[in-house]
Amino acid sequence: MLNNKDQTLVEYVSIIAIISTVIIGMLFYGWKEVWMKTKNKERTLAIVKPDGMVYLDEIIEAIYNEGFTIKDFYLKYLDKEILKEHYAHLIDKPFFPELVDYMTSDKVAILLLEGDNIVERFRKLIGPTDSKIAESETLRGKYGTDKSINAIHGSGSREEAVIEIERFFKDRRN
Ligand code: IDP
Ligand code: MG
Repeated sequence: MLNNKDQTLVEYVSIIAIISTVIIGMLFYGWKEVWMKTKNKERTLAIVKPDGMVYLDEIIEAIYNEGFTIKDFYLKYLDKEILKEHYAHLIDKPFFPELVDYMTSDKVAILLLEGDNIVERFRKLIGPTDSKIAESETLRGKYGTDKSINAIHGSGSREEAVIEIERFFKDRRN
């Protein structure tokens, strides 16, 4: 049995542990991520690519049908500089110049989405990179063409989502 003094010590240690966890979480993930986690919410970044823009209505409807919320969105012509950041993992690939041409060929829609477990669920909704092998009910299966021209982007992981949201929404309040 713990005496009163020990019990008080245990309470102090527990409180300090909880506060430290929150502070460390905020340092690592940022306060917004920690706050979202306490609400069990998650955010992801979507880009309706130039070829997907004619299906923007249908894509937005599919997003609502999944129960996701569009927290913010804007239209933009992307430039090579931001694409070099966004597709940094592909910069040495032979198809990179074509990817830049494609992504700068017309306006895109950039969306900040929120929902339960949304990073994984949104990737499921859009389907695999290659539209040719994507299931017909996925957005890439419905609206994309191949592994290059595939209508829509979705962050590939929670870590990627945090970085991409910062990249595309840092100057906006949301
Ligand atoms: P993801 O969009 O499914 O996450 P990534 O490998 O991150 O796939 O590639 C980013 C984008 O680059 C793809 O969505 C597609 O537009 C393009 N891409 C990827 N692989 C190829 C390829 O082998 N040939 C041409 N374009 C590609
Ligand atoms: Mg990717």
